Amino acid sequence: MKLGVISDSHDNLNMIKKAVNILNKENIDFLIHCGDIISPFISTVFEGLNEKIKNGNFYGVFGNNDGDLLYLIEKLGKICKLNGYEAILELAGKKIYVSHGPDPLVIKSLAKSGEFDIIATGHTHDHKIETINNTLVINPGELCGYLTGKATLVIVDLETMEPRLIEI
Ligand SMILES: [Mn+2]
Repeated sequence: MKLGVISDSHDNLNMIKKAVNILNKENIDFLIHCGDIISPFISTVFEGLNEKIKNGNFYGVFGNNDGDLLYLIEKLGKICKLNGYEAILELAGKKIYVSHGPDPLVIKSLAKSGEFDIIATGHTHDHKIETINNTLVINPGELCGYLTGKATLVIVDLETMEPRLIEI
């Protein structure tokens, strides 16, 4: 089973389209968006995702720049389980915590608690993958590529727990 992790797409239509193509080709089983989605109209681009993802396997949280939450839920909510600033998921037997931009000390404490197999975050726009104790902590970086010039996403093999950073 493969998990795609994306964040900070900030309405970059072109990059989101490319990411959707990559994720479809990789035939991922689950997708998490770690926030800063921004405009509700962007749902039309995410609708290009495989049926498998759109039918109950796409999860998201809000980021600090997401403003029109009700309309985001109405539009993107048709294909993405999106209803708050954090989510606790269990996918393929792995327990996952998702939040846009927790304080690094909070991330460390959560990882050290041993409660989660994966912690997925965003916000910094810089990709970072580390293992703290037995928890895989993933920030996939920015899908928009606006701040760093690098549009990135991460795919995790949930059997081996091997993460792969992909630059678009
Ligand atoms: Mn952002």
